[in-house]
Amino acid sequence: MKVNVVRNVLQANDLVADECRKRFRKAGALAVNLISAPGSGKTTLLERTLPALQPEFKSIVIVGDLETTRDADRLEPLAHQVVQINTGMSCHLYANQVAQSLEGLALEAAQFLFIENVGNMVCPGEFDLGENLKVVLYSVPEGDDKVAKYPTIFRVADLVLLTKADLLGTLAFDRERVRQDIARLNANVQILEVSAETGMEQWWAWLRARREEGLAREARCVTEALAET
Ligand SMILES: Nc1nc2c(ncn2[C@@H]2O[C@H](COP(=O)(O)OP(=O)(O)OP(=O)(O)O)[C@@H](O)[C@H]2O)c(=O)[nH]1
Ligand SMILES: [Mg+2]
Repeated sequence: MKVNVVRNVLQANDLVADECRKRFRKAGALAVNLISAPGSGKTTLLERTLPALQPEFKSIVIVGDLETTRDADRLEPLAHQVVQINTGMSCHLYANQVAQSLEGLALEAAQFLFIENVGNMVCPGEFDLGENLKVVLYSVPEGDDKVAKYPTIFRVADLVLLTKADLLGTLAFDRERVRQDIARLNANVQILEVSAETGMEQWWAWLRARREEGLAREARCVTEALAET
């Protein structure tokens, strides 16, 4: 019985997530779900990324935390629009919270929608928010043993960002061990080292490339649809 209840929650979430995905597609915004343990550098990453994407690309951010508007306050001067969701006791965002947030957003005006999920390595992996891409942040100070201990999120990641890479020379951290652990869970996922101190250009290039791919895919769909009529 308990299993059924959990399944129903997930199924209900997936239905709303599909609606969100359609909304992102219609607006032409690439939706990126940022997932990590608390403090791995999600908001800092966005603080560096939003200005780097401008003026070509505008970004909207939906940010989830248990309490406070601290992250939204940090991002508000840099984003086209920001919405803070306070989840109370919940350790991840649900698709219906994203759907509600979309009601007040000018999604058509943005090329990227970033969703900063609640800091948690486990639960956000199970809950589809309709995003196009799941990006997992894993920071050097967390230690090099965590991938195998918290595998859920790495299995579904479209990209892993090894954040705070400026600390690689300072803290004992075996990046090869991490690469091997990730490869065992998700053979083809790319891993990029980024740092708010020393740079994250590869990440910005990755975002631009995924957007280009999305546009090309849309153009193919339109061409095929026209050919069928
Ligand atoms: N050395 C170093 N510190 C960083 C880097 N990125 C973030 N930090 C620091 O890490 C701490 C947490 O960063 P946040 O960006 O707030 O992390 P977060 O993942 O958004 O945190 P939550 O939203 O609370 O889960 C802050 O003190 C940042 O200054 C980095 O690249 N290098
Ligand atoms: Mg944050």
